[in-house]
Amino acid sequence: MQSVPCRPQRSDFVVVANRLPVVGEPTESGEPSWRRSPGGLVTALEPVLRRAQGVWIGWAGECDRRTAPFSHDGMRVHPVSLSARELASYYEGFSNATVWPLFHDTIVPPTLDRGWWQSYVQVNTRFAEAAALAAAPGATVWVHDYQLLLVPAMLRTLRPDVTIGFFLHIPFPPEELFMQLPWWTEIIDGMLGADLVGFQLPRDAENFRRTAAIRGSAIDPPGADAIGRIHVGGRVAWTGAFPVAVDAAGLTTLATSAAVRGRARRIRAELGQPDTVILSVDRLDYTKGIPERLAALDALYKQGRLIPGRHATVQIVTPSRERIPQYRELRRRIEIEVGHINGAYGALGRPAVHYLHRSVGREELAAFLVATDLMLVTPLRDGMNLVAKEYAACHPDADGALILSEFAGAAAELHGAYLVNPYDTDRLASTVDAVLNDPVAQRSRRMDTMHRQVRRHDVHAWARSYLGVLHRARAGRTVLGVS
Ligand code: ADQ
Repeated sequence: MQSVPCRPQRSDFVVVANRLPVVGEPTESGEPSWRRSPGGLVTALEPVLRRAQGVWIGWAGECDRRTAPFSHDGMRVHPVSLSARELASYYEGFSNATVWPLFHDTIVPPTLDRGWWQSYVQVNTRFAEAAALAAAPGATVWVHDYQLLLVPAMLRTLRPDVTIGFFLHIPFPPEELFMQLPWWTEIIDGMLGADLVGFQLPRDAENFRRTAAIRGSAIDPPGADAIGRIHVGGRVAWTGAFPVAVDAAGLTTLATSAAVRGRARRIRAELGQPDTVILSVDRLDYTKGIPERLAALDALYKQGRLIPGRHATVQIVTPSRERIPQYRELRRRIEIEVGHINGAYGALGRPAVHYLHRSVGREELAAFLVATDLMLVTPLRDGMNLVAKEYAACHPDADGALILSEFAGAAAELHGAYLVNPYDTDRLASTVDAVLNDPVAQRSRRMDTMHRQVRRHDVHAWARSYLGVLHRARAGRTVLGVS
């Protein structure tokens, strides 16, 4: 797809996220060749961006390189540069080794480092300045996720005329965890700079409001519209839950295409035509509960409740944050455990667990989801978990079954899933057993409920609902005379 340089024009709609919606691949000329990233956020926002001729601000993925604004396939992007030191301190440090573990129940202890914090402030300032430059008078700016918690307030100071939305993709922790952060007041103030602070689940929004109250704000709890209001310095910040979703129609079309169906059949053949394919797909992250799941599989193979050859288990993990020590250690643990299970229970040409450590393309992933009889999604904590929803979208014929952690945000919506506590490995193992023995009609009813749910509430509905409330918040601000 063509990428052409563009002048940094101001726009009525600006998205600010840590990463751009395109990834660059090195070419011989030294100039990267750009292709659209496959993520759900890009799918959700692309139509809105195109309609409004919007701009996306983010990091291009390469350090110490300044890239001028350009337009890719009609989508305008303004890259923000990061130095290698900032990548280590702002991104791998404060974002991923402080905020990420703290917001996920301190599954691993967060590292507190003042230097990282200073870098986080500096980089957030750079993103806020870029947004201030890109936004036309009265524009709407939508800021995303935990890497940019300070941007809303910074942007409000620079550009009080713009409407600011913020959406957090990960959980917001209870106050007793959040307040362990030496900089919690700065972060709350940063988020409260938005007109609408959106979360995945009502309990995240509730945790946030309680912390804002401790900080000294008056709170109006959610009324009939499920939106809470926080009074802060003469203005009102709205808060609410907007569970993120997937491009369900697009996935269903892909999953029912001849190419994907054919590939799904070949995957089953490559696995040796087992009776049952069991699959997990995760980013390699300690929040995803991979060792706990492997412990349950270990027990199932050990007790002969799963049999290699009859049951094929596939674990696909995407490499992630590989320079952070806890992630390297987790990979080591997973690979030791997979080696142990295969060594103990596999046979020649028939491993118990087929393990792939790599990212796979959209079509290939859809084919794996289609080929799967039982999907295991068992994170210890997850804001939402898109894989669970993608699986449901890929099964319009209501075949297949989903075992889902009660600690994934998706559990609040996917009522057809078999819910488990991922810490309880005995129970997880017995649930696998029970699901495989459940009558087909029962499994099919459950799958059908989930498929309908993800089709009804898709990623486009998500973006529409968030932006609709953001504009109501903006209108409320004008009525109050504080715009
Ligand atoms: P993540 O923690 O990255 O997202 P998730 O919601 O599961 O988790 O999204 C991962 C995405 O990557 C999915 O679309 C999945 O298909 C894809 N993926 C995973 N492994 C892959 C592989 N090996 N190859 C190709 N694709 C792969 C954060 C939060 C979540 C929240 C999302 C969106 O942690 O809770 O749901 O943002 O808000």
